Amino acid sequence: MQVENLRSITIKDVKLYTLAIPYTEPLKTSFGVEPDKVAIIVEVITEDSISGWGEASIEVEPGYGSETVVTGEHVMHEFMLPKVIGQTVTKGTDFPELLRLVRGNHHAKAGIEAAVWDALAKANDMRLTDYFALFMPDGHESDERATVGVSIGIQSSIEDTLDIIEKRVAQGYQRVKLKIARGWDIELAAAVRQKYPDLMLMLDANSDYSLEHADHLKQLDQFNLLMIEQPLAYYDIYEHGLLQQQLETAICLDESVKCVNDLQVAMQVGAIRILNLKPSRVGGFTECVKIYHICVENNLPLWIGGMLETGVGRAANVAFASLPGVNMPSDISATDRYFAEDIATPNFVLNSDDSTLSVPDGIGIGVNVHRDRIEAGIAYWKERYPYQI
Ligand code: OSB
Ligand code: MG
Repeated sequence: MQVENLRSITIKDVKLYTLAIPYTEPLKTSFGVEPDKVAIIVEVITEDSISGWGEASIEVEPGYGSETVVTGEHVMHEFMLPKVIGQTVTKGTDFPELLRLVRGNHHAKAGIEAAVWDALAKANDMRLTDYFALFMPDGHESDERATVGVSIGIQSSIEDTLDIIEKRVAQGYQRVKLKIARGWDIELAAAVRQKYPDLMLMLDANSDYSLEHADHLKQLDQFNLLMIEQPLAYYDIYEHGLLQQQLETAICLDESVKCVNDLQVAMQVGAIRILNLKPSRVGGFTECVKIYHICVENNLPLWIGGMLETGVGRAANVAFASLPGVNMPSDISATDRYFAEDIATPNFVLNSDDSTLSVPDGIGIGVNVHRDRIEAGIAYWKERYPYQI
């Protein structure tokens, strides 16, 4: 298939479903903890009656980024949907042009764009991973499996952390990421390294430190970490460059890279050795495609980050993460790490021999979305989060 011959879609309607699902294991980070997964699930309905599904993965509070579920719903409903409904989209990478006059709001945008890519892949009778591959450098076809790790939150003791690592390693996860914060870092890393000298181990600070902590953070160099993710401020790039000059451990940026331009600045000032690419943070899959090309051209290691997505977002992320330019383990774990019951099936199950998730066979995102579970999630959201606007 050639990009020029792709079938287009015309968007007849877009539905938004704001919902919540309880986590089996909430993820406590340096910025907080939320008991439930919340998301705005987007259904794009085409003139040919195809439903494309996407997930705007946004948290309740503006702790990771500035968006919240409620701001997302507002901006999508009032300002994005009128620009999208009735439009014809020829190929995935044409979509962002429709929303160019809506600044920021990346998580919200990414949800709509993901639903459009799913609808386009389905309109062309293709799996989303194969549809993505059309926009990638020559020879970059899906590997069929995405190599993944697991992200472990801040626990109440080091002992509890070791227990949970033991459980995850026994399940077959070969790369472990631990959330750290001021006061929960060096001793933790030392204890884990002592018990697991060879485990692929990394830390994620979610912006808890400042440059004043450089000497403190230097102690992490002794633990042979794969990387440290986002040690400094969520808006900073420059100081990460200064910190990297003092650290041997590779700095991976998450929060700070919101678009291609941020990535270019980060590379220019030596602030990044590895990229955590979250489709939601950069505003959608078109930006991901551009970033993928830049990483491949510059030999910048790349993995796909997670926002504890439902099966809808997870399926799209697995499709992207299975592309060969994504060359480090991604933060996409099996369904049972997050939920007792997801809104989409089949569940993602870890291939314990090689710490991977398989790309589903079906067209588009390849999972079935259950409308009754969406309804239950909407009711749960309304009951638990009675926000007044
Ligand atoms: O910093 O990567 C992060 C989840 C919510 C907000 C920020 C982050 C995360 C994760 C989740 O680490 C990883 C996953 O989806 O399993
Ligand atoms: Mg992170």
